[in-house]
Amino acid sequence: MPHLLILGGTTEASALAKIVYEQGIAATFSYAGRVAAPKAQPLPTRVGGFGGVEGLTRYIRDNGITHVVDATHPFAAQMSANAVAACAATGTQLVALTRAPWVPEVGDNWIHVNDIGAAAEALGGDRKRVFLAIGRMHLDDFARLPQHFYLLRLVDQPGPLPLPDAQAIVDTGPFTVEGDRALMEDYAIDIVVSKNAGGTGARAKLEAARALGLPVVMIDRPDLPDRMEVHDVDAVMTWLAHAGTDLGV
Ligand code: 3Y8
Ligand code: NAP
Repeated sequence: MPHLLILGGTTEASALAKIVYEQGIAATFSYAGRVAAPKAQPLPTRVGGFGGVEGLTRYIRDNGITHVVDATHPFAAQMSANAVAACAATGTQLVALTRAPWVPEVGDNWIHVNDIGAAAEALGGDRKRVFLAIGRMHLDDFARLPQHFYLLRLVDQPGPLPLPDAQAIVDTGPFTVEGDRALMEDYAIDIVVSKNAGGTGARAKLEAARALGLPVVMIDRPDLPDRMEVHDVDAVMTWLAHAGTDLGV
């Protein structure tokens, strides 16, 4: 009996869950449990880590998982690496649903950096007003640059922040260009820091920055192990139909 595991946490994962549910395919949706109230899914949903590669391997075997779709965020590199290892260990079909990286357009002023630490370096020493739109997990990388003002956009209300001069906005999007432009003007932002997430859920701030002529420190994605990748939900459904098991699709 086929059973799909969707590793979620992105706009595309939610879109896939809807189609899978509508087609009556047996599937489980999985969140890391990173935020207080993740988006409700139409599929049975589990929340929390699996316990590394061995935990995911055990989960696949104990739950009769026949196919895994890694639809996690491009910066969720550990989960993606674990999925490759656990699917190899169990002979389970794996595909990644990922979105192409953003590329700069005419009028963009991007400073490309390799990782979050390099993004902090790129801010330089003289005080700036920074829209730090990379979430909550990596704020410590900026604690050594307390001279800047930081506008933070977070999914949940944070506890004490490691940044002395910061304002947190709690919002999970979807974000709009108008909304992000007004936010940046209201806080007199000089520079934006962004992960190269790709997709549509987080790109409004880039268009707002272009409109305001602001530089963007763009953090390139972490390297991921080789695995089959597709870039849209239809391609996942085609893969499911041909991935060695009749899933009734
Ligand atoms: C827990 C659960 C959907 C999915 C929505 C996408 C879009 C909105 C944009 C900005 C950038 C950021 C952040 C962001 C976006 C979507 C997508 C995306 C960026 C949720 C969700 C979970 C998370 C985890 C959370 C991280 C944080 C990152 C905020 C759900 C809402 C900055 C990434 O507080 C924390 O600990 C938050 C942690 C990982 C990055 C970080 O380092 O803090 N996402 N985000 C998932 C889980 O528990 O498994 O889906 O409701 C999902 C979404 N976040 O269906 O509509 O598809 O990317 N999420 C980034 O891209 O830079 C905000 O503010 O401009
Ligand atoms: P990560 O660093 O790659 O993963 C760290 C650990 O979290 C994993 O080893 C795994 O724990 C657990 N985990 C991650 N995603 C999971 C999932 N979908 N289901 C079950 N366990 C999961 O991941 P992350 O960057 O913290 O991202 C966590 C979640 O937020 C993911 O769902 C991701 O799609 C979403 N998200 C992340 C970002 C981002 O910027 N990183 C942005 C938007 C959404 P075990 O080893 O114990 O199994």
